[in-house]
Amino acid sequence: MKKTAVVIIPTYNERENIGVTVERLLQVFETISTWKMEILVVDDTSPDKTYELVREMQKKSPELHLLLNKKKSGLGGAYLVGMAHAFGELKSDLVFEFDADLSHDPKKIPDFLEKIDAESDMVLGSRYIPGGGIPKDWGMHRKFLSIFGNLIIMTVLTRFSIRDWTTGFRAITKKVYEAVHPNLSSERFSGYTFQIGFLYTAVKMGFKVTEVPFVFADRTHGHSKLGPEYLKNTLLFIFKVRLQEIFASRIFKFAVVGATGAVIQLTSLTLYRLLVPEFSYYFLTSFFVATFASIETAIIANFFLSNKWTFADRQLEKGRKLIKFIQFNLTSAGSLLIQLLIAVLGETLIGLRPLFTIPFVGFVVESGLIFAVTGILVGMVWNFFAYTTFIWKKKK
Ligand SMILES: Nc1nc2c(ncn2[C@@H]2O[C@H](COP(=O)(O)OP(=O)(O)OP(=O)(O)O)[C@@H](O)[C@H]2O)c(=O)[nH]1
Ligand SMILES: [Mg+2]
Repeated sequence: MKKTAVVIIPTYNERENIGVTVERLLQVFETISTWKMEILVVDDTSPDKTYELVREMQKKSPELHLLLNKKKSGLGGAYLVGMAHAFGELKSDLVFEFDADLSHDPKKIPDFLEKIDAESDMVLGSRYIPGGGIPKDWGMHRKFLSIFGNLIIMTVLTRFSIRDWTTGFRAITKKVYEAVHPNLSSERFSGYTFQIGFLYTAVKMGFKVTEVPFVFADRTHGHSKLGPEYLKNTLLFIFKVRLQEIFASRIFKFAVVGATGAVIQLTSLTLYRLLVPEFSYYFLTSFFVATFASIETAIIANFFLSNKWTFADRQLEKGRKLIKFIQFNLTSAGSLLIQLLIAVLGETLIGLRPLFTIPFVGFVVESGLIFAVTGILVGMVWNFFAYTTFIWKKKK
């Protein structure tokens, strides 16, 4: 049996465009034999009664469906109900996102299908790969916004394999929809951010996303619904997502636990030394004991926090905790040794002396400070390496 693909067209006041758009799509459908093709218009009860025109066309075209939203739900809202309907009632295997204003070239649809047949999970119509393009007559500022907007998104999200993040011409398989849509909270994805949010989630989940070039055509009728809040919402969204990614990353948690350990060591040292008065006969030995005890306190805290938080996904089994704790102590000793070695090497090879003064602040940077900082950094690299490869090994 042939698989079904539904082209979803969200509309809001597209009376002048919807007729030609549907007609052109139906023409292209005639050339497609391997897929059963249908159209679903999702109209938000447009004041210009776009839906009435669609109902009229439905009389001649049984492959044309209409969903009517009572309220204006934004692009994301319209797509979400459209997809639920297409993959549900219409038993679709694939949906297309398609604009009503003829900006997207329907003749490109077979290229999308070819990619889907070749195992892509999602296909994007891309303006920024060879063969694609934006209208030549766009003003400087619109070209700039579109091109740099995409560059900014790629950079902030650090995902450079996809060139057109904001395109509204897409093919989405059921597999991707089912995995992605439960993660889309309505408040975050109601408007145009839906597009970036959906794509980002799909990419993050590891789906195979490919691109097909197309040249974007300017709308000739009706009005753009793209408002100035789009830019603000997009920027807010990508920075929020990036921050969330950073906070969730192992390196970040490792650094936080490390810093916490340093604070714990210093406070516990102060505490332990209070226990032994300085005039005590045992001062020298107690100083060493206090120092040692504070280091061990920090190590225990660090071990506990790493196991519960940084490596929560690789938590140690009960019976292995003791041996791992001993290994953890050895690792920490290794880190201290590295710091000591760098300090001694620096002192003998370069010597202790002022290196330079920070302008305006007047702070003199001594070589000793550089040795200490280098030692701590190299020690951290060692620790992270040891934690990930020996102590909290990746589970198989
Ligand atoms: N149902 C529904 N459709 C919408 C809504 N907002 C936009 N659309 C439709 O989404 C598609 C894209 O909107 P456009 O205004 O063309 O946005 P754009 O293509 O990014 O901007 P232009 O290049 O200026 O046309 C069109 O088919 C719109 O009618 C909405 O709130 N509800
Ligand atoms: Mg448009």
